Amino acid sequence: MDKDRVAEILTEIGTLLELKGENPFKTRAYANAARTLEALTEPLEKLISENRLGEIKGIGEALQKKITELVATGRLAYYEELKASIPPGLVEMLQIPGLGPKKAKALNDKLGITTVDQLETACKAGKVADLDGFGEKTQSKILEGIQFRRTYASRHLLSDALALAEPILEGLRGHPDVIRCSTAGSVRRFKEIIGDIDFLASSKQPGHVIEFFTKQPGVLSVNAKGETKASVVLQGGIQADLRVVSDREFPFALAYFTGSKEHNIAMRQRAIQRGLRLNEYGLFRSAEETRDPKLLVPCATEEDIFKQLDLANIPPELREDQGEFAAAERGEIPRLLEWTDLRGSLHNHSNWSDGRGSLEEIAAHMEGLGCAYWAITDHSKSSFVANGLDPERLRKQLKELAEVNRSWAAKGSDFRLLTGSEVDILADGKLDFEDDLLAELDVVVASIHQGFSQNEAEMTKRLIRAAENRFVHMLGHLTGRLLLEREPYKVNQRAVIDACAETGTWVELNANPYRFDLDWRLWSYAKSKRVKCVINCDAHRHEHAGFLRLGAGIARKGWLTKADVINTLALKALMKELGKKRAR
Ligand code: DGT
Ligand code: CA
Ligand code: CA
Ligand code: ZN
Repeated sequence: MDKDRVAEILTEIGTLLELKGENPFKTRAYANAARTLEALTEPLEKLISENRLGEIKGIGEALQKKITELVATGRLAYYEELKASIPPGLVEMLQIPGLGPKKAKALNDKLGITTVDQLETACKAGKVADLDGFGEKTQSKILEGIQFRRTYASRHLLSDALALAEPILEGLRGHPDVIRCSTAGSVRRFKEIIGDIDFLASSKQPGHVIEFFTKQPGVLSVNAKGETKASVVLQGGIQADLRVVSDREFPFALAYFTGSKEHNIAMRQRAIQRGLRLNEYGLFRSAEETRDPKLLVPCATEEDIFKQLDLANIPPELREDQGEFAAAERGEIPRLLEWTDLRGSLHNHSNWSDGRGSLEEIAAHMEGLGCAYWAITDHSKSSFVANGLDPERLRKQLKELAEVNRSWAAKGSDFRLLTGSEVDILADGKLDFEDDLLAELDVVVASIHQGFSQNEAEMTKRLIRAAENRFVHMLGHLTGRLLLEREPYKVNQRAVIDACAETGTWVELNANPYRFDLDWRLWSYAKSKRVKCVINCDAHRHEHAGFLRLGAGIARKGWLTKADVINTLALKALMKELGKKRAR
């Protein structure tokens, strides 16, 4: 078991103890230990095998024993017993925004509530508002939170779906009876949130493929299993469907099951206008619904189907009936960005604020991945929970960073760390650092991290004011949304984009899969205003470099090309662009 998972379990133990009303010192010890583990630079196994866990500050004997048990056996009896002693509904309640362990415990103690349903009933009856420390406002917030959760219970992050889908797809590809296979549905269209995962395969032995699919590692249960179709539940409760068709049908089935539904309807209309019929089985010369192979217009690929309907090929990401038909008719589907066009990320954190790696480690890792540059934009002082830097620490960081860059140059490498800051936009739109300090930095990202409750007019003005600062290169995660967790704050995004257009400010596409902010639906507007995109990892650890691929997919979904994205530029050209707004 790796240290991140161990840290997760320790955090959960802390929460469970709090739910039981244990003393705060004990509960906090677990949370602190978890944080300590996360920050470790050495592998946990190594520390344990060398008997050095005790050297770590804040990890006493009892905790050492538990961590050792977890790492050695993958389980912890104490944790399992603790979990079994608490109604699962109480733990579930913690996922309601604004409901912490203390409140959950109070609800359990005073009203005997053990499930989310009971909590909802109690809120509706006004019983929760009457409790000490709750009140009307809290009660209605809890109700809202319950509704929010219900709407999203069967929705999942694209990144979670991809992580599950990719190994299964690999497995299918390697199966001797599989001719072609692909994901379909919303996963293939790269929707940020998905309902279920759809797979499609072609084979002469569908039964074998279905059998193989239902036995994949990661399959928790099999909901349905037929001759050519199966439906399973994967880890995290994500449902996955597989359909197996003949290879002749494959392109038609792939187009159909990729959707979207709206896109499919338009496709079928186009077929009808041409005296044809399009369905999941084929494209037929027929005026009525059919699957008669004698009437089939043969197509080997999806591209052939589009061609038969007088359309250029439409990439799956664009199939939302959002203008792709008009563009494909005129042969004007742009050549979309490829993730390999990206050269680095311009918004990232290090262990100077709330990121994990040191400057040296980050540089080595990102250079190793083939990046040309990587900006270090740690938080500014107002983000004190994230250990934001004050001017003094930032200046110190600049020196250390220059040192790291010198060592790369000495090795003859062109790789560069760029200096920077993710500077907080304060409540009035002023920035957390003075202009003269910002002027020393290669890259300035301005973001909002607190004061989310302002109204739309205030929030919009606040962001516009930040864009007006000539040292701000780009606005970070524009709406602050966390998919499936937190609604965006209220802001007139188009007005902010307009201000960016006027001031020469770029807009970030934050590639963290919880954010994907700015949303793909707004990039066409930004592009029409000639506002450039920067696809940023907002990396807090090395693994987050992988977000570049996700961010590029979302940019494709927003119709963006290489020319629309700043961090496709080589270092020299990028430095020139970074200087432009300041020279205005
Ligand atoms: P999801 O799973 O909710 O994230 O969204 P999708 O788009 O993956 O939808 P899903 O899994 O229900 O169906 C996959 C595709 O199958 C869908 O994108 C289009 C096609 N499809 C499903 N039902 C219909 C339908 O009633 N009419 C048409 N035209 N297409 C459909
Ligand atoms: Ca689906
Ligand atoms: Ca489905
Ligand atoms: Zn941020």
